[in-house]
Amino acid sequence: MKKKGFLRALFNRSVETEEFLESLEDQLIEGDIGAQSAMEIVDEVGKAVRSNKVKTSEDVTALIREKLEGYLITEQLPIDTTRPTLLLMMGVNGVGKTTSLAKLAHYYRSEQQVESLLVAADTFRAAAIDQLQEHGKRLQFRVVRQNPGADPGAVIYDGISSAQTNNVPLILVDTAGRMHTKANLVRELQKIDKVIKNRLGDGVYKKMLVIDATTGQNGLRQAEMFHEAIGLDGAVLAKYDSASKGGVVISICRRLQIPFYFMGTGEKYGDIEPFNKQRFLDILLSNE
Ligand SMILES: Nc1nc2c(ncn2[C@@H]2O[C@H](COP(=O)(O)OP(=O)(O)OP(=O)(O)O)[C@@H](O)[C@H]2O)c(=O)[nH]1
Ligand SMILES: [Mg+2]
Repeated sequence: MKKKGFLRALFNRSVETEEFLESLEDQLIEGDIGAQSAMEIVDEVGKAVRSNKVKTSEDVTALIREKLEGYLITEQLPIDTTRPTLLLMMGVNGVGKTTSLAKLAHYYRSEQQVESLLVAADTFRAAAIDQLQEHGKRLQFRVVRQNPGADPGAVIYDGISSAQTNNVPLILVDTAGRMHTKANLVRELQKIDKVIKNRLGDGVYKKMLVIDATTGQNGLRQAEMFHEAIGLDGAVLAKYDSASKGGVVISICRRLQIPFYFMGTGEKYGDIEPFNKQRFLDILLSNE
C-alpha cells in the first residue's frame, strides 16, 4: 500500500525550533484532525520538547500517536442472533455505502456465520437497486426490492417483515445519498427512521454513516448534517486504502462522540475489517 505519510515532512528535522512547531501545526490541520486537536497536540509537543522529554522526530510521532489514539472512539459489533439487527447505511453520494454494505454481508457470513438480508431502499436512483441486486447475486444474499421511485419506508417495512419471517438475523439497508434537495433527504431519513423504530421491536438498530476517507474535512460537515437529521450511532470509514487522508475520523469522534465500527480498505468484498485503532494509526502515520 503506497501512501503519503501524515507527518512525513517531520522526519529528520530538528524538533527544537519554533519553526518545527509551526510546521507541525500546519500539517496537523492539513491532516483534517481539527483545529482544536491540532492545537492541543502542538501545545503538548512544545512542552515535551522544552522539558527534554522528546528529542527526535520519532519521539514526536510517538507522542502524537498516543494523543490521537486517545481521541479515537471505536466499537465492535458482534451480532446477537436471538433478535434482529438492522444497520441503516447512510452517507452522501458516492462515499461507498452500497459497497460497504455488501462487504459487511460478506464479513458477517464468513467471520461470524451470520446471514444477512439486503434491502434496496435507495429507490431514488434507478441503477442503485440493480447494483445491490448484483451484489446479492454474486454473494448469494436475498435482496428485498421494489420499483424505482417506491417509498423507501415501504421497502424497509417489507425487508424487516421478510427477515423476521425467514429468521435472518442481520438486515442491511442501503439508502439514497442524494435527493432533489437536502431538506428532502432529511425528511426521507426521518420517515425511514420512524418506520424502523415502529417495526423492528426489540431488535438492535444502528444508524451508520459511511465516510469516504478521501474527502477530508468535508466529512465532518456530512457527519454533522446526518447527526442533526436523525442521530448517528456510528460510522464506517470507506476507501482507506487509496487515501493519504483519514484525519477527519479524529474530528468526527471528538465532535460527535460516536464510534467507528469498520474500515474499508479496497474494492474487493474481503476488504473490510473491524475498526482497529492501531491499524488506523499505522496507516495514518506511516511514512512510506
Ligand atoms: N478503493 C476503494 N474503493 C471503494 C471502497 N469502497 C467503495 N469503493 C468504490 O467507490 C465507488 C462508490 O461506491 P458505492 O458503494 O457505489 O458508493 P455509494 O455511496 O453507494 O454511492 P451512491 O449510491 O451513488 O450514493 C465504487 O467505485 C466502489 O468500488 C474502498 O474501501 N476502497
Ligand atoms: Mg449506493
